[in-house]
Amino acid sequence: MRTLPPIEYKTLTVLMPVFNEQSTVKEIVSRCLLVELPLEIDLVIVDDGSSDETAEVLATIEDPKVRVLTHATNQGKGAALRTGLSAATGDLVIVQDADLEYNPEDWRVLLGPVLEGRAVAVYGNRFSGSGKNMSGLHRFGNRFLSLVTSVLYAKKLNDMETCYKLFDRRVIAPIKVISDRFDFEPEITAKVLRQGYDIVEVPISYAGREFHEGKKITWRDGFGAIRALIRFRFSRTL
Ligand SMILES: Nc1nc2c(ncn2[C@@H]2O[C@H](COP(=O)(O)OP(=O)(O)O)[C@@H](O)[C@H]2O)c(=O)[nH]1
Ligand SMILES: [Mg+2]
Repeated sequence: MRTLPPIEYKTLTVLMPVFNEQSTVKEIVSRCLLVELPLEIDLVIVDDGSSDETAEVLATIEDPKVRVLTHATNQGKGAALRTGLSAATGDLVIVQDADLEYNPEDWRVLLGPVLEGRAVAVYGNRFSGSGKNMSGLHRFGNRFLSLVTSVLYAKKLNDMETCYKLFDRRVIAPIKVISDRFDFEPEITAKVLRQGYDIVEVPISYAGREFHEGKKITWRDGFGAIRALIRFRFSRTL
């Protein structure tokens, strides 16, 4: 398994892609800023061309730890994360969605294996925590995509599609993300595993929302993910 020379981790960049999340973004930002960590955090928010009041809400946030970047038009979660990654300066990087499905307190659980020097990539597993709040279709889809990942990449993963992905920034710095939309998850997973790094999973809590509450991912994204998993398995570029 590939490793990296140990460094003293001092900073964590939290990447938050935001598209039309006017009702949750303020709350999730304040939850993020409340987490007590042994690291400095910097929160990079990418407003992905929101057409609701998200921009106005973001403008009310005044905290030196928070930076807001803006896409003039909507480009997708992958594109928003690509923008965020190019602005990331932390020794570590984690992704945080702008809804309330994930609990930032769980960052501490994700950081555990990294700060103990046991991992350079950690995913939050919604199935081993209290992941009961996932609808049947999403549960099946996520399970299936994780199984396809495990088979293609010879690495047992339970929750490939999880938002909570924490990396030593040296792991992802060489990667050029090309997926604009939800293909980001398979792409980054593929490119981390293909470099020879292990991904450690830890249990996290999950409060899934339904479509009527704003959930946007659908079975179409599931097919896109399978295509991406196959494509990135056999492509050579990082
Ligand atoms: N659906 C969607 N989400 C985006 C987009 N750009 C950024 N995001 C953000 O990406 C995150 C994941 O989206 P979400 O709809 O919660 O995905 P889901 O919960 O997996 O259905 C949220 O923070 C969104 O605000 C986009 O174009 N479409
Ligand atoms: Mg979500």
